[in-house]
Amino acid sequence: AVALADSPVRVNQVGYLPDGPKRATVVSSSAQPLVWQLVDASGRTVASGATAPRGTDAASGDSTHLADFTSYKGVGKGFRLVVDGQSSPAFDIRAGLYSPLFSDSMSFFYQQRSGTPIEASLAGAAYARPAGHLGVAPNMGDTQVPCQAGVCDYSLDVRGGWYDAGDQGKYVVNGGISTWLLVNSYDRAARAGTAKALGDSTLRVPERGNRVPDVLDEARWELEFLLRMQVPDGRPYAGMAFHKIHDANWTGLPTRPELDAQPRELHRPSTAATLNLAATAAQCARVYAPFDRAFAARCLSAARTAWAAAKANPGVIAPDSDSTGGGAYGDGQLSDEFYWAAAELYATTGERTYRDAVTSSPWHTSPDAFTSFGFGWAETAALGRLTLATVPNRLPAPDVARLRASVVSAADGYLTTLSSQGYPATIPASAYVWGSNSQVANNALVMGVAHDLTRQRRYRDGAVEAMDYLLGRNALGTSYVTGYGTRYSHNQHHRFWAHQYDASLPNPPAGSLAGGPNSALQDPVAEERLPGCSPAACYVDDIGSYSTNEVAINWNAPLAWLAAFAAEHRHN
Ligand code: 9MR
Repeated sequence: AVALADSPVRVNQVGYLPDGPKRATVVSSSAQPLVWQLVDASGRTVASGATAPRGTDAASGDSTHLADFTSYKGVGKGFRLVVDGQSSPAFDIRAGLYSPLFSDSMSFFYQQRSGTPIEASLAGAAYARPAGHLGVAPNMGDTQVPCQAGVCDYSLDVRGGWYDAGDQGKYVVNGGISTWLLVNSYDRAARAGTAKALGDSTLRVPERGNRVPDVLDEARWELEFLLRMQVPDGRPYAGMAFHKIHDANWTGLPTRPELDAQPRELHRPSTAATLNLAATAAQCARVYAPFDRAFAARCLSAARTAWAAAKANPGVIAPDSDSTGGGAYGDGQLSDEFYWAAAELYATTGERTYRDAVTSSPWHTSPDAFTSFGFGWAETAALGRLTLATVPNRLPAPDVARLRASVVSAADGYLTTLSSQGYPATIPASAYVWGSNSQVANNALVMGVAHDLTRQRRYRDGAVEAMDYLLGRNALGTSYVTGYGTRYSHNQHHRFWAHQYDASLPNPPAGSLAGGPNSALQDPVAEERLPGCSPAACYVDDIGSYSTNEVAINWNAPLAWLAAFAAEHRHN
């Protein structure tokens, strides 16, 4: 018998939806089809068939076969797929598989909250901790943060928000895309008529029972922080947003948030951060209006001010070199951020200024709004496109039709990429960059939107099948989500969830997505352990490998979006 971890039969280790695609990847150099058998928990063969040889997969270097058991309509727990005498790990076939993943992937955000205690009753005893960065010694705190030398001569209260990742920095660029994705997850479900599952008291958040959908409660925690990062009236660069706030020097692992003794500093405002604020605050004004008019109005006013400030200061670029104590999040190309912010402001207000900014942007017609690598914190044109293609607006009908067609054609491309490879990744072999799992998820989410627009099953199936990749049907036969699967990532890079370095601290909580394979090997552990790796195999579940194995808000956000999407289809 083959050890499960080494099984050549790669499946979604969490399982398959009864009405979803059910495929496995088999690593085999056989040129001939192989017999597969689907075996239930009692050992009975309930279906069988032949694999299709697929040749060598470029991303992983593996020779693969495809086993397709989609036509099996039974449900149950503890199935295995047996091929050539080798068994896959056990998996379920049942509806409702994705509901726990949705709530756990959202709890990740609660547990990344800064400036509030993490409660045992919500997170579990092992994950409880005192509030971080409220100025209680030894914290210098985020309640009165001074600027870096020469940037400003005052301090600002920028408490709250989510820690970005394994570090305790807070970055407006990256907070922006992450918040947008969570709010969009609710907004699209509301249009699809499925928002009940995202409603009040559906998540483990302190705001349960306030009559506001819990996803929006969670996203508001970050929105309040983003609003605090806006330069106040009467100050230089008023209306812009500070780019980021983090420790003066990188802290070691482990560092509990409440024990971080480093000084915190505001880094100078940037046009990119300002446009992230404009976009997310404009989206906030639209989506929160039914729940809290005053908050929505505050968001709209901040968004307008930020837009005007960005127009007045269009080229204040955060430098790539600013990476002491925190990530740089540098981005020299801001036409896509302008487009995204204009799109959100237009969808919310319908005003001519913003419409003109949308229609005069090269991104309004560019075929490159959706790339094979997928959108990301520095590539935000797709977010504007998705909004204008889905949120009712007054662009001329042919324009809206063209935008919708661009989403669907992008989804077709991702579907082709997924189905033409050995493993169901939505990215090509060349796209295994830092955070590649988020690129897989972001492209899958575009397929989800294409399903919303067309109701065509293949797009929903594509989005669900991409989950197979994240949950074990991949080159390493491992699930990249903690707590999900028979073998999963659990040593992600994090200063508090640092069990690998300090046994008194927990591993990452269930629902934490690892960054994933990164062929550039950008940390010492990856350099030492992964030389010569095939792109899709350049991953190590070690806390030191921050370039392959960190967690981050912009990676968990599309996971949560997809989990919500996959959870809502329960036809049988
Ligand atoms: O996700 C970011 C990735 O695109 C960059 O290549 C990388 C290096 O600049 O930084 C990543 O973001 C990290 C950030 O700089 C600091 N917090 C942790 C983030 C995830 O690793």
